[in-house]
Amino acid sequence: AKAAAPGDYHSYDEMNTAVDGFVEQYPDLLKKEVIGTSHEGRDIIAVKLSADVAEDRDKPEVLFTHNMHAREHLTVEMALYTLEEFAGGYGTDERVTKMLDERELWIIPSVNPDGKVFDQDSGEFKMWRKNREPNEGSSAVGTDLNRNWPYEWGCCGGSSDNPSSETYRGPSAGSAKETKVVQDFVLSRVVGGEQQITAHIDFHTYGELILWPYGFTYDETAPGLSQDDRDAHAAVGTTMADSNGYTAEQSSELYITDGTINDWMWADQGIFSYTFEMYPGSGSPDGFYPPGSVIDRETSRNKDAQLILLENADCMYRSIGKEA
Ligand code: 0X9
Ligand code: ZN
Repeated sequence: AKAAAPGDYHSYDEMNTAVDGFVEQYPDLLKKEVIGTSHEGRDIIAVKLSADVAEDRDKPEVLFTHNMHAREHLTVEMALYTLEEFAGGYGTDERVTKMLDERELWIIPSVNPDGKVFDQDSGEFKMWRKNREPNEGSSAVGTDLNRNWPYEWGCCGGSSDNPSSETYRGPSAGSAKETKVVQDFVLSRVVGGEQQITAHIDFHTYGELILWPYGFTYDETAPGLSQDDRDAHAAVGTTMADSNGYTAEQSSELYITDGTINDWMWADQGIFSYTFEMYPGSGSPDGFYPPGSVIDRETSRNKDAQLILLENADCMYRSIGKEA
């Protein structure tokens, strides 16, 4: 396979144009919101997908976040695929129709627009991971947004305090603008004292994995994560993995991390939270930049898994026979 060129993937500007096009095409199903801006001032957008999208109905909500890591461009394609497939499938695809009737889906196609633009827009990929916020007292730029979340931040050797590190956790918990924007969005979904979002996927590349919390400890259960909580994460995670051929496991089996979005989502908000590491599998030379020819195959590969999560999102414990 030929290595990717930056033009194989939607740029940040092209992503916004594509999103605006979908919203214009499906105004009854899609609604775009600017939920905040990045460090360099770019819009961070969320798209809501649902029948009667203009109304906030009392339905279980599901969130997909994408592109927290700059160079993981395939995840933006995943977001655009999902918008098109779900909006386009309403009324014809039975499972999609039912889910848009009975759930509200939120998609944040790029959590880290500054990093994406830096990685892609010069014409040559730069292998960039972090955001683009300068660090005081250092010439090294950027915070790893997936080490910056304010739960057990920096607790366990799963991040770095060195600004030059690829896993620099930032100067304080939740310090990065992009973390704050997504966190505030999630907190804004608490309605009448109840978090509306019940399930979440954070899309990354690569490794073909489905990971569940916690990342900060090897223990299967931990404060706030009971055996049932763990088992329901594992049951739905494994069913999703059966559908796409990924490997499902607790995130710390890959390596210990602290300050990730998944751990915060579960511990702070009680949201069932997964990381998908998309194509290619670990060890592939394509790494973060597989050729554009794989985009269709590797995004559609996850449609079934997304539907499985949506279908379980009203009661994740049903997956272990414990319907509340
Ligand atoms: O290290 C990360 O943030 C994620 N992998 S990536 O190659 N996309 O950077 C994995 C996060 C999931 N958590 C753990 N593996 N503990
Ligand atoms: Zn990543």
